[in-house]
Amino acid sequence: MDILGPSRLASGALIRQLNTAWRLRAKIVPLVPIEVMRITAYQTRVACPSKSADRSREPIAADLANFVIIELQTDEGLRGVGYAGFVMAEMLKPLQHTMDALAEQAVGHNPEEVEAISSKLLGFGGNGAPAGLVTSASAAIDTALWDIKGKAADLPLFRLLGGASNRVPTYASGYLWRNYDAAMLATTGERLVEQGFKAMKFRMGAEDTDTAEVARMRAIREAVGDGIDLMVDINQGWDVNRSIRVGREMEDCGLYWLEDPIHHQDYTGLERIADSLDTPITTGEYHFGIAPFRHMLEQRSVDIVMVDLLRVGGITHWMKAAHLAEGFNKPVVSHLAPEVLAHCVSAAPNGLNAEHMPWALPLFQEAFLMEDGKIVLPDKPGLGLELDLKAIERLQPGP
Ligand code: SMN
Ligand code: MG
Repeated sequence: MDILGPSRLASGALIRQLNTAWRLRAKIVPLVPIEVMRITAYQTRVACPSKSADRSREPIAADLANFVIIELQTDEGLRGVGYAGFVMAEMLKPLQHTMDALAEQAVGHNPEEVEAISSKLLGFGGNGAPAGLVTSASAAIDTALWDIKGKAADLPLFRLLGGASNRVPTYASGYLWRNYDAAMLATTGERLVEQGFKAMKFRMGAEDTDTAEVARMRAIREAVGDGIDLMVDINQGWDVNRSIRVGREMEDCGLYWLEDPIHHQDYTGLERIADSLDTPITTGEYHFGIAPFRHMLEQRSVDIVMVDLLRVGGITHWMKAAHLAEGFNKPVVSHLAPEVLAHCVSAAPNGLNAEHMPWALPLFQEAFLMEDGKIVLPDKPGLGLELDLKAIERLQPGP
Protein backbone atom coordinates (compact mmCIF):
# COMPACT_ATOMS: atom_id res chain seq x y z
CA MET A 1 0.00 0.00 0.00
CA ASP A 2 2.70 2.48 0.85
CA ILE A 3 4.24 2.12 -2.60
CA LEU A 4 1.31 4.25 -3.63
CA GLY A 5 1.95 7.97 -3.28
CA PRO A 6 0.47 11.12 -4.79
CA SER A 7 0.96 11.75 -8.48
CA ARG A 8 -0.19 14.21 -11.13
CA LEU A 9 1.38 12.20 -13.94
CA ALA A 10 -1.54 10.47 -15.60
CA SER A 11 -5.27 10.99 -16.07
CA GLY A 12 -7.62 9.43 -13.51
CA ALA A 13 -9.08 7.02 -16.05
CA LEU A 14 -5.67 5.76 -17.12
CA ILE A 15 -4.54 5.37 -13.54
CA ARG A 16 -7.68 3.44 -12.70
CA GLN A 17 -7.20 1.18 -15.70
CA LEU A 18 -3.60 0.44 -14.83
CA ASN A 19 -4.32 -0.15 -11.20
CA THR A 20 -7.35 -2.32 -11.90
CA ALA A 21 -5.23 -4.47 -14.21
CA TRP A 22 -2.70 -4.65 -11.42
CA ARG A 23 -5.25 -5.84 -8.92
CA LEU A 24 -6.76 -8.43 -11.20
CA ARG A 25 -3.39 -9.86 -12.08
CA ALA A 26 -2.26 -9.46 -8.45
CA LYS A 27 1.16 -8.79 -7.05
CA ILE A 28 2.45 -6.72 -10.01
CA VAL A 29 3.63 -3.33 -8.79
CA PRO A 30 1.42 -0.53 -10.19
CA LEU A 31 3.06 1.52 -12.91
CA VAL A 32 1.59 4.82 -11.78
CA PRO A 33 1.61 5.86 -8.16
CA ILE A 34 -1.72 7.17 -6.92
CA GLU A 35 -3.23 8.24 -3.63
CA VAL A 36 -6.59 6.57 -3.06
CA MET A 37 -8.80 5.52 -0.21
CA ARG A 38 -8.07 2.06 1.22
CA ILE A 39 -10.03 -0.52 3.19
CA THR A 40 -8.15 -0.93 6.44
CA ALA A 41 -10.35 -3.15 8.61
CA TYR A 42 -13.63 -5.00 8.86
CA GLN A 43 -15.92 -6.34 11.55
CA THR A 44 -18.63 -8.96 11.31
CA ARG A 45 -21.46 -9.46 13.80
CA VAL A 46 -24.41 -11.85 13.92
CA ALA A 47 -27.98 -10.92 14.82
CA CYS A 48 -31.14 -13.01 15.03
CA PRO A 49 -34.41 -11.06 14.76
CA SER A 50 -35.88 -14.60 14.43
CA LYS A 51 -35.81 -14.68 18.24
CA SER A 52 -38.63 -12.22 18.56
CA ALA A 53 -40.78 -13.56 15.69
CA ASP A 54 -44.23 -14.94 16.58
CA ARG A 55 -44.06 -18.36 14.92
CA SER A 56 -47.81 -18.63 14.31
CA ARG A 57 -47.93 -15.31 12.40
CA GLU A 58 -44.36 -15.17 11.03
CA PRO A 59 -43.31 -18.81 10.60
CA ILE A 60 -40.60 -18.13 8.02
CA ALA A 61 -39.15 -15.19 9.97
CA ALA A 62 -38.94 -17.45 13.02
CA ASP A 63 -36.67 -19.74 10.98
CA LEU A 64 -34.81 -17.44 8.62
CA ALA A 65 -34.56 -13.90 10.05
CA ASN A 66 -30.89 -14.43 10.93
CA PHE A 67 -28.07 -12.26 9.66
CA VAL A 68 -24.34 -11.66 9.50
CA ILE A 69 -23.60 -7.94 9.33
CA ILE A 70 -20.36 -6.54 7.97
CA GLU A 71 -18.81 -3.14 8.51
CA LEU A 72 -15.85 -2.10 6.38
CA GLN A 73 -13.59 0.67 7.58
CA THR A 74 -11.34 2.90 5.46
CA ASP A 75 -8.25 4.98 6.09
CA GLU A 76 -10.37 8.08 5.40
CA GLY A 77 -12.68 7.29 8.32
CA LEU A 78 -15.61 6.22 6.14
CA ARG A 79 -17.50 3.07 7.11
CA GLY A 80 -19.74 0.93 4.96
CA VAL A 81 -22.37 -1.58 6.07
CA GLY A 82 -23.82 -4.66 4.43
CA TYR A 83 -25.41 -7.90 5.52
CA ALA A 84 -26.18 -11.42 4.37
CA GLY A 85 -28.52 -13.99 5.86
CA PHE A 86 -32.09 -15.19 5.50
CA VAL A 87 -30.65 -18.50 6.68
CA MET A 88 -31.26 -20.95 9.52
CA ALA A 89 -29.43 -19.90 12.71
CA GLU A 90 -27.23 -23.00 12.35
CA MET A 91 -25.79 -21.51 9.13
CA LEU A 92 -24.64 -18.25 10.74
CA LYS A 93 -21.22 -19.52 11.81
CA PRO A 94 -20.17 -20.81 8.38
CA LEU A 95 -21.59 -17.67 6.78
CA GLN A 96 -19.66 -15.44 9.18
CA HIS A 97 -16.44 -17.40 8.61
CA THR A 98 -16.90 -17.12 4.84
CA MET A 99 -17.52 -13.38 5.11
CA ASP A 100 -14.45 -12.89 7.33
CA ALA A 101 -12.28 -14.82 4.85
CA LEU A 102 -13.54 -12.79 1.90
CA ALA A 103 -13.38 -9.44 3.75
CA GLU A 104 -9.73 -10.17 4.53
CA GLN A 105 -9.19 -10.27 0.76
CA ALA A 106 -10.75 -6.83 0.38
CA VAL A 107 -8.40 -5.17 2.88
CA GLY A 108 -5.89 -2.88 1.17
CA HIS A 109 -8.10 -2.27 -1.87
CA ASN A 110 -9.63 1.03 -2.88
CA PRO A 111 -13.32 0.51 -1.91
CA GLU A 112 -14.48 2.54 -4.89
CA GLU A 113 -13.30 -0.20 -7.27
CA VAL A 114 -16.32 -2.34 -6.56
CA GLU A 115 -16.30 -4.29 -9.84
CA ALA A 116 -12.71 -5.45 -9.39
CA ILE A 117 -13.13 -6.34 -5.71
CA SER A 118 -16.43 -8.13 -6.24
CA SER A 119 -15.04 -10.28 -9.04
CA LYS A 120 -11.88 -10.98 -7.03
CA LEU A 121 -13.97 -12.17 -4.06
CA LEU A 122 -16.22 -14.39 -6.15
CA GLY A 123 -13.14 -15.85 -7.85
CA PHE A 124 -11.36 -16.32 -4.53
CA GLY A 125 -14.39 -18.19 -3.20
CA GLY A 126 -14.20 -20.63 -6.14
CA ASN A 127 -16.35 -18.63 -8.53
CA GLY A 128 -19.39 -18.89 -6.40
CA ALA A 129 -18.98 -22.47 -5.21
CA PRO A 130 -20.60 -23.28 -2.88
CA ALA A 131 -22.83 -20.60 -4.32
CA GLY A 132 -24.95 -20.04 -1.23
CA LEU A 133 -22.33 -18.94 1.26
CA VAL A 134 -19.70 -17.47 -1.02
CA THR A 135 -22.05 -15.45 -3.18
CA SER A 136 -24.05 -14.19 -0.19
CA ALA A 137 -20.94 -13.19 1.75
CA SER A 138 -19.47 -11.48 -1.28
CA ALA A 139 -22.80 -9.70 -1.85
CA ALA A 140 -22.73 -8.31 1.71
CA ILE A 141 -19.22 -6.93 1.14
CA ASP A 142 -20.26 -5.52 -2.24
CA THR A 143 -23.15 -3.74 -0.46
CA ALA A 144 -20.79 -2.23 2.12
CA LEU A 145 -18.47 -1.05 -0.68
CA TRP A 146 -21.34 0.77 -2.38
CA ASP A 147 -22.27 2.34 0.95
CA ILE A 148 -18.72 3.72 1.21
CA LYS A 149 -18.81 4.84 -2.42
CA GLY A 150 -22.00 6.80 -1.73
CA LYS A 151 -20.49 8.37 1.37
CA ALA A 152 -17.30 9.29 -0.51
CA ALA A 153 -19.40 10.97 -3.20
CA ASP A 154 -21.73 12.49 -0.57
CA LEU A 155 -24.73 11.07 -2.43
CA PRO A 156 -27.56 8.75 -1.37
CA LEU A 157 -26.97 5.43 -3.11
CA PHE A 158 -30.00 5.72 -5.41
CA ARG A 159 -28.60 9.02 -6.72
CA LEU A 160 -25.08 7.64 -7.10
CA LEU A 161 -26.60 4.82 -9.20
CA GLY A 162 -28.37 7.36 -11.38
CA GLY A 163 -31.83 7.36 -9.80
CA ALA A 164 -33.96 10.45 -9.34
CA SER A 165 -36.79 9.60 -6.96
CA ASN A 166 -36.52 8.87 -3.24
CA ARG A 167 -40.01 7.31 -3.30
CA VAL A 168 -40.30 3.66 -4.22
CA PRO A 169 -43.60 1.77 -4.54
CA THR A 170 -43.68 -1.22 -2.22
CA TYR A 171 -45.91 -4.07 -1.08
CA ALA A 172 -46.34 -5.79 2.28
CA SER A 173 -44.70 -9.19 2.24
CA GLY A 174 -43.92 -10.21 5.81
CA TYR A 175 -47.37 -11.66 6.52
CA LEU A 176 -50.10 -13.69 4.79
CA TRP A 177 -48.12 -16.95 4.90
CA ARG A 178 -49.20 -20.44 3.91
CA ASN A 179 -50.27 -21.35 7.47
CA TYR A 180 -52.87 -18.53 7.43
CA ASP A 181 -56.38 -19.81 6.78
CA ALA A 182 -58.81 -17.79 4.64
CA ALA A 183 -60.20 -15.90 7.68
CA MET A 184 -56.74 -14.95 8.94
CA LEU A 185 -55.74 -13.85 5.44
CA ALA A 186 -58.78 -11.58 5.34
CA THR A 187 -58.28 -9.94 8.74
CA THR A 188 -54.53 -9.49 8.26
CA GLY A 189 -55.10 -8.06 4.78
CA GLU A 190 -57.50 -5.48 6.22
CA ARG A 191 -54.95 -4.56 8.90
CA LEU A 192 -52.24 -4.02 6.26
CA VAL A 193 -54.55 -1.69 4.32
CA GLU A 194 -55.16 0.26 7.55
CA GLN A 195 -51.38 0.56 7.94
CA GLY A 196 -51.24 2.28 4.56
CA PHE A 197 -50.10 -0.50 2.22
CA LYS A 198 -51.51 -0.26 -1.30
CA ALA A 199 -50.29 -3.71 -2.30
CA MET A 200 -49.54 -7.02 -0.56
CA LYS A 201 -48.31 -10.52 -1.29
CA PHE A 202 -49.88 -13.70 0.05
CA ARG A 203 -48.97 -17.35 -0.39
CA MET A 204 -50.57 -20.41 -1.92
CA GLY A 205 -49.22 -23.83 -2.77
CA ALA A 206 -50.07 -25.88 0.30
CA GLU A 207 -53.77 -26.68 -0.19
CA ASP A 208 -54.93 -30.15 -1.29
CA THR A 209 -57.43 -28.97 -3.88
CA ASP A 210 -57.61 -26.28 -6.54
CA THR A 211 -60.87 -25.09 -4.96
CA ALA A 212 -59.19 -24.50 -1.61
CA GLU A 213 -56.35 -22.59 -3.31
CA VAL A 214 -58.76 -20.32 -5.19
CA ALA A 215 -60.79 -19.75 -1.99
CA ARG A 216 -57.72 -18.08 -0.44
CA MET A 217 -57.55 -15.65 -3.32
CA ARG A 218 -61.26 -14.81 -3.11
CA ALA A 219 -61.14 -14.32 0.68
CA ILE A 220 -58.36 -11.81 0.55
CA ARG A 221 -59.68 -9.94 -2.49
CA GLU A 222 -63.04 -9.58 -0.78
CA ALA A 223 -61.38 -8.30 2.40
CA VAL A 224 -59.12 -5.64 0.83
CA GLY A 225 -61.32 -4.53 -2.07
CA ASP A 226 -60.42 -3.91 -5.70
CA GLY A 227 -58.13 -0.92 -5.11
CA ILE A 228 -55.29 -2.98 -3.60
CA ASP A 229 -52.73 -4.82 -5.73
CA LEU A 230 -52.43 -8.48 -4.78
CA MET A 231 -49.51 -10.73 -5.60
CA VAL A 232 -49.37 -14.46 -4.88
CA ASP A 233 -46.21 -16.48 -4.28
CA ILE A 234 -46.26 -20.24 -4.83
CA ASN A 235 -42.55 -20.78 -4.02
CA GLN A 236 -42.33 -23.49 -6.72
CA GLY A 237 -45.14 -25.54 -5.15
CA TRP A 238 -47.19 -26.34 -8.26
CA ASP A 239 -46.63 -28.08 -11.58
CA VAL A 240 -47.29 -26.59 -15.03
CA ASN A 241 -50.81 -27.98 -15.41
CA ARG A 242 -51.96 -26.90 -11.96
CA SER A 243 -50.48 -23.44 -12.49
CA ILE A 244 -52.44 -22.99 -15.70
CA ARG A 245 -55.64 -24.47 -14.23
CA VAL A 246 -55.66 -22.45 -10.98
CA GLY A 247 -54.22 -19.39 -12.70
CA ARG A 248 -57.14 -19.35 -15.15
CA GLU A 249 -59.68 -19.78 -12.35
CA MET A 250 -58.25 -16.75 -10.56
CA GLU A 251 -58.08 -14.49 -13.58
CA ASP A 252 -61.27 -12.64 -12.67
CA CYS A 253 -59.69 -11.68 -9.30
CA GLY A 254 -57.24 -9.23 -10.88
CA LEU A 255 -53.98 -10.70 -9.65
CA TYR A 256 -51.02 -8.31 -10.02
CA TRP A 257 -48.57 -11.22 -10.45
CA LEU A 258 -48.19 -14.97 -9.99
CA GLU A 259 -44.75 -15.70 -8.50
CA ASP A 260 -42.63 -18.82 -8.88
CA PRO A 261 -45.45 -21.24 -9.65
CA ILE A 262 -43.00 -24.05 -10.56
CA HIS A 263 -39.29 -24.86 -10.26
CA HIS A 264 -37.22 -21.81 -11.14
CA GLN A 265 -35.00 -23.65 -13.63
CA ASP A 266 -37.89 -25.05 -15.68
CA TYR A 267 -37.72 -22.25 -18.24
CA THR A 268 -39.86 -24.12 -20.75
CA GLY A 269 -42.54 -24.85 -18.16
CA LEU A 270 -42.59 -21.22 -17.08
CA GLU A 271 -42.84 -20.16 -20.71
CA ARG A 272 -45.93 -22.37 -21.14
CA ILE A 273 -47.55 -20.85 -18.05
CA ALA A 274 -46.68 -17.29 -19.10
CA ASP A 275 -48.15 -17.96 -22.56
CA SER A 276 -51.34 -19.48 -21.16
CA LEU A 277 -52.24 -16.80 -18.62
CA ASP A 278 -52.95 -13.08 -18.81
CA THR A 279 -51.61 -12.71 -15.25
CA PRO A 280 -47.94 -11.67 -15.33
CA ILE A 281 -45.46 -14.35 -14.19
CA THR A 282 -42.78 -13.18 -11.76
CA THR A 283 -39.66 -15.27 -11.17
CA GLY A 284 -35.93 -14.89 -10.55
CA GLU A 285 -35.37 -14.80 -6.75
CA TYR A 286 -33.77 -18.26 -6.65
CA HIS A 287 -31.09 -17.61 -9.26
CA PHE A 288 -27.43 -17.10 -8.43
CA GLY A 289 -25.35 -14.69 -10.50
CA ILE A 290 -26.55 -12.88 -13.59
CA ALA A 291 -26.27 -15.58 -16.28
CA PRO A 292 -29.60 -17.36 -15.55
CA PHE A 293 -31.44 -14.09 -16.17
CA ARG A 294 -30.23 -14.22 -19.74
CA HIS A 295 -31.77 -17.68 -20.19
CA MET A 296 -35.06 -16.68 -18.53
CA LEU A 297 -35.35 -13.62 -20.70
CA GLU A 298 -34.33 -15.29 -23.96
CA GLN A 299 -36.85 -18.06 -23.29
CA ARG A 300 -39.61 -15.50 -22.59
CA SER A 301 -40.43 -17.46 -19.44
CA VAL A 302 -40.89 -14.36 -17.29
CA ASP A 303 -42.97 -11.17 -17.36
CA ILE A 304 -41.59 -9.45 -14.24
CA VAL A 305 -37.98 -10.16 -13.25
CA MET A 306 -37.33 -10.57 -9.50
CA VAL A 307 -33.71 -10.30 -8.35
CA ASP A 308 -32.38 -11.29 -4.93
CA LEU A 309 -29.53 -9.16 -3.55
CA LEU A 310 -27.53 -11.98 -2.00
CA ARG A 311 -27.98 -14.63 -4.67
CA VAL A 312 -27.18 -12.31 -7.57
CA GLY A 313 -23.97 -11.20 -5.80
CA GLY A 314 -24.70 -7.70 -4.43
CA ILE A 315 -25.63 -4.28 -5.72
CA THR A 316 -23.12 -4.42 -8.60
CA HIS A 317 -24.76 -7.54 -9.99
CA TRP A 318 -28.33 -6.59 -9.05
CA MET A 319 -28.04 -3.58 -11.33
CA LYS A 320 -26.64 -5.75 -14.14
CA ALA A 321 -29.58 -8.15 -13.90
CA ALA A 322 -31.94 -5.14 -13.90
CA HIS A 323 -30.33 -3.81 -17.07
CA LEU A 324 -30.50 -7.23 -18.72
CA ALA A 325 -34.26 -7.17 -18.05
CA GLU A 326 -34.42 -3.62 -19.39
CA GLY A 327 -32.90 -4.86 -22.65
CA PHE A 328 -35.80 -7.27 -22.95
CA ASN A 329 -38.34 -4.57 -22.11
CA LYS A 330 -39.28 -6.21 -18.79
CA PRO A 331 -39.76 -4.61 -15.37
CA VAL A 332 -37.52 -5.56 -12.46
CA VAL A 333 -38.55 -5.97 -8.81
CA SER A 334 -36.54 -6.63 -5.67
CA HIS A 335 -36.52 -9.64 -3.35
CA LEU A 336 -36.14 -9.04 0.43
CA ALA A 337 -33.68 -6.43 1.87
CA PRO A 338 -35.82 -3.33 1.11
CA GLU A 339 -33.45 -1.01 3.02
CA VAL A 340 -30.82 -1.78 0.37
CA LEU A 341 -32.79 -2.71 -2.71
CA ALA A 342 -35.23 0.21 -2.72
CA HIS A 343 -32.20 2.27 -3.80
CA CYS A 344 -31.62 -0.09 -6.74
CA VAL A 345 -35.30 -0.17 -7.75
CA SER A 346 -35.27 3.63 -7.74
CA ALA A 347 -32.14 3.69 -9.90
CA ALA A 348 -33.22 1.08 -12.47
CA PRO A 349 -35.24 2.73 -15.27
CA ASN A 350 -37.38 -0.43 -15.35
CA GLY A 351 -37.68 -0.67 -11.52
CA LEU A 352 -41.30 -1.46 -10.65
CA ASN A 353 -41.47 -1.95 -6.88
CA ALA A 354 -39.53 -3.12 -3.82
CA GLU A 355 -40.64 -5.98 -1.60
CA HIS A 356 -41.31 -4.72 1.95
CA MET A 357 -39.91 -7.58 4.02
CA PRO A 358 -39.24 -6.16 7.50
CA TRP A 359 -36.93 -8.87 8.86
CA ALA A 360 -33.64 -6.92 8.81
CA LEU A 361 -35.16 -3.59 9.93
CA PRO A 362 -34.38 -4.26 13.64
CA LEU A 363 -30.65 -4.14 12.78
CA PHE A 364 -30.87 -0.43 11.94
CA GLN A 365 -31.99 2.80 13.55
CA GLU A 366 -34.98 3.79 11.40
CA ALA A 367 -33.98 2.50 7.95
CA PHE A 368 -36.66 4.38 5.99
CA LEU A 369 -40.07 5.99 6.32
CA MET A 370 -43.28 5.01 4.55
CA GLU A 371 -45.62 7.48 2.93
CA ASP A 372 -48.66 6.88 0.76
CA GLY A 373 -47.74 3.19 0.36
CA LYS A 374 -44.22 4.05 -0.77
CA ILE A 375 -40.78 3.67 0.80
CA VAL A 376 -39.20 7.09 1.34
CA LEU A 377 -35.43 6.66 1.05
CA PRO A 378 -33.25 8.59 3.49
CA ASP A 379 -31.56 11.74 2.31
CA LYS A 380 -28.20 10.65 3.76
CA PRO A 381 -25.14 9.55 1.78
CA GLY A 382 -24.71 5.89 0.86
CA LEU A 383 -27.40 3.54 2.10
CA GLY A 384 -28.35 6.03 4.81
CA LEU A 385 -28.32 3.25 7.41
CA GLU A 386 -27.03 3.35 11.00
CA LEU A 387 -26.60 0.06 12.84
CA ASP A 388 -28.61 -0.25 16.05
CA LEU A 389 -25.86 -1.81 18.17
CA LYS A 390 -28.05 -2.14 21.26
CA ALA A 391 -30.69 -4.06 19.30
CA ILE A 392 -27.99 -6.25 17.75
CA GLU A 393 -26.70 -7.01 21.25
CA ARG A 394 -30.20 -8.13 22.29
CA LEU A 395 -30.54 -10.28 19.17
CA GLN A 396 -27.56 -12.52 19.77
CA PRO A 397 -28.10 -16.25 19.07
CA GLY A 398 -29.22 -18.47 21.91
CA PRO A 399 -32.19 -18.44 24.28
C1 SMN B 1 -39.53 -15.59 0.39
C2 SMN B 1 -38.31 -16.13 0.15
C3 SMN B 1 -37.39 -16.27 1.19
C4 SMN B 1 -37.73 -15.88 2.44
C5 SMN B 1 -38.95 -15.33 2.64
C6 SMN B 1 -39.85 -15.18 1.64
C7 SMN B 1 -40.54 -15.41 -0.72
C8 SMN B 1 -40.69 -13.96 -1.16
O1 SMN B 1 -40.25 -16.20 -1.80
O2 SMN B 1 -40.68 -13.75 -2.36
O3 SMN B 1 -40.89 -13.13 -0.30
MG1 MG C 1 -40.95 -15.30 -3.62
